[in-house]
Amino acid sequence: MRLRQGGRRVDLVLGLLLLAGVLTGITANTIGVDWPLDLIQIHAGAALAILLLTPWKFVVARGGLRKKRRPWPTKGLSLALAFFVLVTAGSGLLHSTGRVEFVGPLTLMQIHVGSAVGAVTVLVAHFLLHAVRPRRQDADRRALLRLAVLGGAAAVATAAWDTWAAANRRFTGSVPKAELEVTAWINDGIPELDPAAYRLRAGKAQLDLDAVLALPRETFEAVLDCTSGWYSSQRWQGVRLSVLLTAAGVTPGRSVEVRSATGFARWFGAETLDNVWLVTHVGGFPLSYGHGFPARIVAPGRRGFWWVKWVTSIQPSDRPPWAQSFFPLS
Ligand SMILES: Nc1nc2c(c(=O)[nH]1)N[C@H]1C(S)=C(S)[C@@H](COP(=O)(O)O)O[C@H]1N2
Ligand SMILES: [Mo]
Repeated sequence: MRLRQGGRRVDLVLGLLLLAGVLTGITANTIGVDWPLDLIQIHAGAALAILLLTPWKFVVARGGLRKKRRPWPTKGLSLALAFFVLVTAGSGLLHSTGRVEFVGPLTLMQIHVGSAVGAVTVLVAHFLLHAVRPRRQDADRRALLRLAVLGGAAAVATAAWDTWAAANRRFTGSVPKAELEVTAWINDGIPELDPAAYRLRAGKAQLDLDAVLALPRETFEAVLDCTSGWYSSQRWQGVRLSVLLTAAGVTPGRSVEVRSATGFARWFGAETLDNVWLVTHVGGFPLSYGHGFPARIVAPGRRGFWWVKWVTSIQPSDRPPWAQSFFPLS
């Protein structure tokens, strides 16, 4: 009875930690704002707390796996869950060190997200077969004390990890790269646009490349942070969209739609256009084909999928920026 009680509590805490891990992971990866409470630290803390609980869970699970009465699907799901959770935590922690990127053909982030999806799927099935429901007496003083000890230990482990192993990761969880990596959101090919034939349609105006290069340009640093788990700080040269649109005689609606030669598009709110740039150069050189030649968006503070490459059209739009898919769909 005591062990079952203990087992139930361990499961409850593990379940809550998994939930916290999933929510902080999704939020840090998609929104990626620099909140005072670093989401990715909570994310790592949840993983380390899970690892700290592993010895207890192992004792409880060993008992459960030995029980003849327990049906094999439950046992199989338990093992699959343990596997996915350990792979998720391990790949995430390893990624945060920035020392390893690939395991075979897969990146650590692909392994991390894939195994997390596996863990959540199995967890739901596991729960349906073998539900753990909280009871009021689960939260007695001794249990709360243990929870506090676990929280403290996880906080210390996280601080140690961030200091010695993952010192270079950003608040989004991304790790640094000296150079940009040519990246597509899904499967955009790399168009090799002819600079002589290039036209940027801004409202009704058409700007050739010389006209774009003649706009008042600035040089500035900005960090491209891709949701696939890396970031790179570069010196860019380009023009603010607000300035470009004024020069082209375009009044934005609630937003502007920025579209690439490949059809990839994002909508930027009218009030944000001072801090969204159309750039032509990086590191003092014209953009390469892979990085968006002849012109791409640089949107400091936004994740990489906003940084539309190969921009050929900037149009005023009545669409409020929140009324677009959270992630690009093509
Ligand atoms: N047209 C277009 N622009 C795009 C993408 C894309 O697939 N198509 N991918 C985005 C993503 S997800 C990232 S991280 C950056 C990568 O920029 P880079 O290839 O210069 O590193 O481009 C963004 N701009
Ligand atoms: Mo990306």
